[in-house]
Amino acid sequence: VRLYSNWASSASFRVRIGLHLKRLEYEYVPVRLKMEGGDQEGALFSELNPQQKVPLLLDDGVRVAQSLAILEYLDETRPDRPLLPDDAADRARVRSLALWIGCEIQPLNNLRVERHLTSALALAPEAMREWRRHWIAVGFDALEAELGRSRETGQFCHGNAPTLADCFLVPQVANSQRPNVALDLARWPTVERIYRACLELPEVTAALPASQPDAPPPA
Ligand SMILES: N[C@@H](CCC(=O)N[C@@H](CS)C(=O)NCC(=O)O)C(=O)O
Repeated sequence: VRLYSNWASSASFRVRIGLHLKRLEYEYVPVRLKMEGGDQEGALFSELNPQQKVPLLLDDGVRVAQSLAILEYLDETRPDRPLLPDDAADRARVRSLALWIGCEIQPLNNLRVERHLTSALALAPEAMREWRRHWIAVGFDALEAELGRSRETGQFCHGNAPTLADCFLVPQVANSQRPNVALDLARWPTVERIYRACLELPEVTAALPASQPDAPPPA
């Protein structure tokens, strides 16, 4: 298995968590994003993924883009240590939580969206920060309402073992703690509790941005 990833990419972080939870060996191929050189827009990577985004997975001739599709592909081809529950209703809830993050929060704060807002639309840095904080907070309010009231929530997003939903939750919460976002998690106690429980797992710490080979050395 080969994973095209970037240390700072939250969508790549999701897949790294999944690979570690499933204890799968993989080759890490770093892809420099725009601010580091823009390899994702180069001919070589564009050929592999015309969407010019990480993550991308290669597995014995199979090429999969999109973190959700990658994680489901890994779960279907390597059923040990499943990321999705057995029951269809449980699976639907887990996928749904993942999509609340993957479709409703992250795309609004993706690199190319932010670049368009700051360059073509000339949004000032302070307004950009407000945009970022706003959409993450809106998404977290919804997540907190669901996770906080549901009997299906356990130590993790769904029950007492990490699932695909946690693969999505951790990178988004980590992202909200970057200095240029800096949201106070006290407003979302269940989200924070689950995030902290996930950070206790060695599979999650191995997937952290700072643990990746392309991460800049600590200052
Ligand atoms: N929905 C995609 C999101 C992928 C994505 O947004 N990747 C970002 C990094 S987190 C990227 O490669 N951005 C490059 C760009 O916007 O040009 C997934 O889940 O894989």
